[in-house]
Amino acid sequence: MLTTRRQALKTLAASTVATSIGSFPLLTQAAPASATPPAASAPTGPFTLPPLPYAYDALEPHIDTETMHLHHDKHHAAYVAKLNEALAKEPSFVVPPGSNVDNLVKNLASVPESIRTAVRNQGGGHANHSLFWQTLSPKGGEPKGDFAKALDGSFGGLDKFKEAAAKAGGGLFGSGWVWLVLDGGKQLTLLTLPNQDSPLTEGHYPLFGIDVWEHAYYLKYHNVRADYIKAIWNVVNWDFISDRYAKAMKA
Ligand code: MN3
Repeated sequence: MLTTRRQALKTLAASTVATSIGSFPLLTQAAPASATPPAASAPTGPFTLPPLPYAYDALEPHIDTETMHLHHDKHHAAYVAKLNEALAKEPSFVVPPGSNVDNLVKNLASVPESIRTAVRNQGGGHANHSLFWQTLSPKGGEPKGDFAKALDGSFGGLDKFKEAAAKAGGGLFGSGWVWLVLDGGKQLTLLTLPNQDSPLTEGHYPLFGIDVWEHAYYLKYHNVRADYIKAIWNVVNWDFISDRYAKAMKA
């Protein structure tokens, strides 16, 4: 039963990725009815916490089980709950159930000013973490196809990219993310953004982000962010990121 629901949500996640590329009608994407979790304990929407696409201990020893529980069940859940709370304060701004949070943060300027900062922070947190879980996997792997070629062209290969990302992550003061994005011209670009700012709000399409908030690593790596960044490469889902790149370039 759990597996079935997980698969349904994975399918939803995949279709969400596909529909979030290109020109989007604002906030009109409805989720397939079959993918809506019916649980009585589900938060009152419009947004809900997606389940992890793998077990909490799947990324051990690189990302520990307790961190995954806290990060997903507490931190990500809080972004979702606070996003819903913020939206409830502006009932005239209607967000249909099943809406794509990517559309919301991409079109942040259309959000009423009274809740725009909350949506930037909490909606960004929801969007960023929803992508983050999908870009990790116990299988690891290597970049492939056109994405691997683009990585070579833009950074001089995977190892050089890792170096650049580690440097960017080490240099980011305070909380934020290191992002590999497609810029408006569909060029691979590395950038850092503070807090939970989404690349989508800045006009970029995120392929992969490293969460360098302390909550992502402090239990296991304490203050040594560099060791966490070094370890995360063991569990990056390059297949997913390569596919995401290919779909975005076709859109
Ligand atoms: Mn986080």
